[in-house]
Amino acid sequence: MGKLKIRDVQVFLTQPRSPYCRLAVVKVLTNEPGLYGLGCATYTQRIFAVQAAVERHLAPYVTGRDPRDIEDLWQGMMVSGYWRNGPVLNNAVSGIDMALWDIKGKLADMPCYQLWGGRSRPGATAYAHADGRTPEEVADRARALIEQGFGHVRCQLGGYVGLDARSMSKPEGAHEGAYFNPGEKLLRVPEMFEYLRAELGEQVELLYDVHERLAPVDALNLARRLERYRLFFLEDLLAPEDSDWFEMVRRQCATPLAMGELFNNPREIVPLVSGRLIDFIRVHLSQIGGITPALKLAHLCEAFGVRTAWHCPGDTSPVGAAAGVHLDVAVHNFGIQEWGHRSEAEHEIFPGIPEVRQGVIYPNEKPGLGICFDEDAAAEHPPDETDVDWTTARLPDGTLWRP
Ligand code: GCO
Ligand code: MG
Repeated sequence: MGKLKIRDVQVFLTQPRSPYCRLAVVKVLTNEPGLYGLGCATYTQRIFAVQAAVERHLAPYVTGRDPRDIEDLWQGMMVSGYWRNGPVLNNAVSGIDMALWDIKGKLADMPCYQLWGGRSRPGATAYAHADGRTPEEVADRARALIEQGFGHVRCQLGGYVGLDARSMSKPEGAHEGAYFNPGEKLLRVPEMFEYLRAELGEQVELLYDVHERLAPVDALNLARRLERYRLFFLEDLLAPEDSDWFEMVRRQCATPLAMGELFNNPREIVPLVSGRLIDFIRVHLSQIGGITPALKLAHLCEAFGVRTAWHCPGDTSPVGAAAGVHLDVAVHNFGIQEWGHRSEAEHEIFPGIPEVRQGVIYPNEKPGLGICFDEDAAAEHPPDETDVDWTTARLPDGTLWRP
């Protein structure tokens, strides 16, 4: 092989699943015929900004460079704009970073997990979502998942919003918004877990996502009330801005804590890990800048007894999801992997999506991340031009709140 070079970087936007899942996929092409890599750059709510960041800023930066120099390219993409981090830049960097690891695996003729230490386990234990409008409905859905072989189930009553939203009366002159009542979580969620433990028994592992919707003292209260139901973890109990409260939660209860799909700067994460204030690191891989920082973070967490639980909702492309699974298989301190149903269209656009059998996700054995991308099929599912509105959350009195 002569001198290997990045020849081109392309961004593809697609939305194979409505309504919230606009996906961004980055393709890095090399001067070696047929050698390319794919990465996930999905920041679904600001997808066009990420596209511009890749096309206008990062593509010119990396074109002509040797795609094997991943560390140097990652550092350069992060600091060459002088101001760094933030969801738009980090997702753009991630798109290229994951693609470079994909290329590295193809060059080595190995699946990516082999590059990171080989198999610590054959696959990644997954948790699936059971959502319902009553505890009975949640229990039914959880039972169906348990029958499919899942040993871990996340249980939500009315999603992240709760149940009161529809019947809530708003004050005069209230702004438009996705209204919800945080107070209901304190009562109804412990009730739901009381019911679920009685119905489903003690064997199954249960999880819950607070989605940073509570005021800190209420969050503390909820964590204490849920302690007796022995959750596998309680997720995003506090907003990143309220992270200093974790110490207080820790002192008062032993509910396992998973944090922070919203983090994008390593400095937000380190104190929670080194202070042993959380149990699971739950960052979104593309949101922190891709595989390169995730590997470092996983190793840092290992030293402090913190396990991984990479965020992997529907608004992660299958390329990003595969990156998570390869990390899960390789790192010693793997904890759990979030996993959702992928639509038929997604399977068509992204052949190679890891398979789930009996609650375990298996990466395929193809070199690199093992995912292909059908550009024509993707083009048949163009992204919505308008942004989602569920993120304009409001409290019952009209105050704007975190979604
Ligand atoms: C989770 C998440 C997601 C987010 C979504 C935001 O799966 O734990 O909280 O569902 O809400 O990724 O776009
Ligand atoms: Mg979450």
